Amino acid sequence: MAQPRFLMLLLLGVAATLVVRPLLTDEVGAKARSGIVVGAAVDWGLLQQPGPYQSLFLEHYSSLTPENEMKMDALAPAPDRLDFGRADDLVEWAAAHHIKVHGHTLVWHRQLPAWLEQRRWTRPELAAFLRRYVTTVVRHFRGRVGSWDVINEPLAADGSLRRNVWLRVLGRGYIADALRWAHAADPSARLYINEFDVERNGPKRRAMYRLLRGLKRQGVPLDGIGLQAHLTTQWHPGGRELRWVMGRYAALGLRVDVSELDVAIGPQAGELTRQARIYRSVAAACRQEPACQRFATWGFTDSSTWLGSGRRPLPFDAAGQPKPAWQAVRAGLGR
Ligand code: 9MR
Repeated sequence: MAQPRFLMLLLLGVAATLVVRPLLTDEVGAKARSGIVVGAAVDWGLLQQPGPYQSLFLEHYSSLTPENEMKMDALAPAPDRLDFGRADDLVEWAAAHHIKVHGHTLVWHRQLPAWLEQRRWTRPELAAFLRRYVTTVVRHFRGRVGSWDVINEPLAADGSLRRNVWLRVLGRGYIADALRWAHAADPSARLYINEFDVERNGPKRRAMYRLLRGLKRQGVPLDGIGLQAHLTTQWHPGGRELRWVMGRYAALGLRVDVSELDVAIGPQAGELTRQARIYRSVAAACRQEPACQRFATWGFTDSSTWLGSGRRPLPFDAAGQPKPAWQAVRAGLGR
């Protein structure tokens, strides 16, 4: 009598594996897909006015990155004064429309206030300024800005640390220090290092990996890497390469978000199709990598892009119509 019972259990086991496992896998897949937040950098001057730019954004996006309003030149107009006016308006608007805000950016070498660049700093002075700045800004937006690009573009093209004012005066410890100060100011904010040209394999990718690994080993509060992904139809990672690169960073226990994607095109025929293919492969890589939780482009319509509208790098055309790239994003993300 033991044998039929055993057979029955075996059959039940097999059936359970066949039926339940795919269900679970599907559920996990669906969660990963629906969990991806689709965002874009925005021009606050345009976004705040009711009009086609605003409605296009509200229809399709659930996260924004202020293109310029939270950079140091905007927030620190004078040595002894911070100005949160425009950034506060933006954050308030976002909250009213249920849009998440990704803060950009606390420590960078560009868009620094002129007074800061002109001054000759001693190490203790600059350290005190940066500590106060990071602490005050992150605390000011605590609970309203859920994630921050704490460090932006710390690497040079050859993979060495960029010789910006922070490195020159403070030494390489400025990266860990800024992350620690930001974490102390808002322990629930997710903290990122954001960089370009690290989505392809090469010296800069390897250097970024070593930098992130070193920070994690030291226990520095760091949650993720933002892959800017400023691409062109001539210069872009292949799908397999991108998935591999994302997996390497993810293995460090980090989120791996697409933070500033755009794909510039040239005048040749067929460029919009090539562009769409690249958008699709980046979106698909993000969907397949569970650590990728935010898929953000740098702008969303070709009418407003840092590259100038001739390069037509974004998913909507200058009239706000969806391009093949937008269908590709949806397909890549499984929506
Ligand atoms: O889009 C931003 C543009 O309006 C500014 O003039 C420019 C100044 O440096 O910065 C642009 O945004 C950059 C972002 O802050 C960091 N990654 C590269 C982006 C495009 O240059």
